Amino acid sequence: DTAAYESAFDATVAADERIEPRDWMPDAYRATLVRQIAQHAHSEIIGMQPEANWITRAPSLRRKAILMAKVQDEAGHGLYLYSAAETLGTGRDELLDKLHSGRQKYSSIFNYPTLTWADVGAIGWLVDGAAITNQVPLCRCSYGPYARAMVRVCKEESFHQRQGYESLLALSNGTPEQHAMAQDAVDRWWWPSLMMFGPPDDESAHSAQSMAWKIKRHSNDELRQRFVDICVPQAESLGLTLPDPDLRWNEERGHHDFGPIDWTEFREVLKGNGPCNEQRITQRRRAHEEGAWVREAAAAHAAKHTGETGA
Ligand code: FAQ
Repeated sequence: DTAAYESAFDATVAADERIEPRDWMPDAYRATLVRQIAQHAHSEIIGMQPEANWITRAPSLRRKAILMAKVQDEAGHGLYLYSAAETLGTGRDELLDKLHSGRQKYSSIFNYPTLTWADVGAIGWLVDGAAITNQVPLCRCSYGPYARAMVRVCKEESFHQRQGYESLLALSNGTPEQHAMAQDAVDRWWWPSLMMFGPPDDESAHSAQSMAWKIKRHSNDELRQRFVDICVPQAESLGLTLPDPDLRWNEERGHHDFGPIDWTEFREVLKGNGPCNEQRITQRRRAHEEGAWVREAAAAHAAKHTGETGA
């Protein structure tokens, strides 16, 4: 009976143990996980585009090899996450369909353009840095497959973050033109990175329930603050300035105060009106269509193999 199942579920969550795919779970818990994991998976896949834009133009073979490996890692993250969503009984086709038809979101951050080589460094430092800040607590998410996927994803994102930092440091210490290019990239990526954490807590529709279920461990604003506090000393050692005149240490709070975020811009990007929304989704649909023959070939091969072994 449902009441017994429900109390077993509640007890598992309360004891900080993991819910596994075959366990009973409330429908709304399942739906929330599918929503968040799908959005996360879509972000990893769409997130390949802005940086892939620079693979052919990387300034050295070393930087090109690093960038290719990084972009490939993001594809891998997307695949672990689609697999995690599949354990909840939702097919990959269905999720991709929802992405392509605009019924599921991906992170707002990937709707901004990568205008110069320094953007690759800024994405590694700030976007991967924000992703790690948000995802380290997800390693303790109550749903086992998602939590376990996050462990590996976070290790790889840490490499990405250092890669970006190192690349920006080289530019910052380079010629005046290179320094200016690094500063310009940070000026453009800082505020959108803060928006990655989602709307402010009092406007976050899902936070309270997701925290009660221990899917989320911290609120959007808590993680955003943590990220700002991490970035300030890093910007200093990079020799770059964060584009916020209100940024200052608040002794009383033990945190940095920062200026107001442009939530109108965030809402516009979510509605599809960001600088690159159209381009990103068009390219994603085209990649999916152009990959149809690979999926068909793989399915035909699998069917033949099943026939041979009788498995
Ligand atoms: N963009 O009630 P909340 C990466 C939506 S990292 C777009 O606060 P929730 C690595 C939200 O879905 C980026 N939509 O929602 C990488 C909801 O809409 P819905 C991906 C956003 O779920 C680096 C509505 O607003 N990381 O890809 C955004 O409790 C470099 C209300 O918001 C993850 O997805 C946004 N920024 O909290 C790859 C992490 N924020 O669904 C390549 C996992 C909110 O009702 C290169 N996700 N929305 O239609 C999470 O932790 C959470 O889902 C939050 C949002 C914190 C993003």
